[in-house]
Amino acid sequence: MTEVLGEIDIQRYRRDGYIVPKTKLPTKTMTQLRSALEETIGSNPGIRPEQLVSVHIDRRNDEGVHGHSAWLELAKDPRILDLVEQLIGPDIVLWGCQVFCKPATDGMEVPMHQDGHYWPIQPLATCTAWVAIDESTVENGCLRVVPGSHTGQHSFRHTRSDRENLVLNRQVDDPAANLDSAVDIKLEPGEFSLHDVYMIHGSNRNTSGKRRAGVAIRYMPATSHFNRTLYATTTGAGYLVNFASRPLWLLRGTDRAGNDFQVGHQS
Ligand SMILES: O=C(O)CCC(=O)C(=O)O
Repeated sequence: MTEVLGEIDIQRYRRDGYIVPKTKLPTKTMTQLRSALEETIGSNPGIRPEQLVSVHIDRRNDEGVHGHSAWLELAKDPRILDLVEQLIGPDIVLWGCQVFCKPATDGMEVPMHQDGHYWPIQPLATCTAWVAIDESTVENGCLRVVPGSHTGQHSFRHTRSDRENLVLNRQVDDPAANLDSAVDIKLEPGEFSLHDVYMIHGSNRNTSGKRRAGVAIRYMPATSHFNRTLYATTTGAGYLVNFASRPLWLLRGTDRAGNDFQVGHQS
């Protein structure tokens, strides 16, 4: 059954930049996703499991990753979409999906950052659903967010970091960003958070004995344009992404920005 967000939840998303809804995906779904994760990791031996880009594309994609159909199915799950719709409206485009799986003991850090610095979306808008596949705790490097940092759609200064063992090589480096106020989002498997594209977030290394896997699903309102000529391909985040041939799915409603839903889909 659809979870209807109360006015308080919607106001909280607008105020803090994220919410954790009550909905929890069932155990059966999570068991299937865990086995899809094993298969995805197994078919991408040369790639760090924190950097499995576009895993929802069920073939070897143009970003060098072999995807799996389970991720696209998850992205279409009405239990998630119904909530996203209440936050970004009825016209929804799926444009990205990345598994961030931090293995036990040597899971990489995701430095604090804002999404979107290399995303070709005009105007920039996305709601990310971050679904916990494993239990996500402080010990194993759960997602951390800076509440309110999305306010005013401000882009904070980022610099490149050459530190080793980072999932992304750019991080917020701006005295105006209040990184000390970051909070942990602890989730059980099947729970998920929803966050705004401008919110600062990241996660610590996983040195614990427990894996921490999650999948970030990117939805934009179909009032935004996915401009394939802007950053057509980029390694700006530290690994290759190919926006020129990234397929888009109109999951709900009507496209209102002239997006191309043919590119990247095999006939
Ligand atoms: O999974 C993580 O720790 C980071 C996720 C992230 O950076 C994102 O969803 O954009």
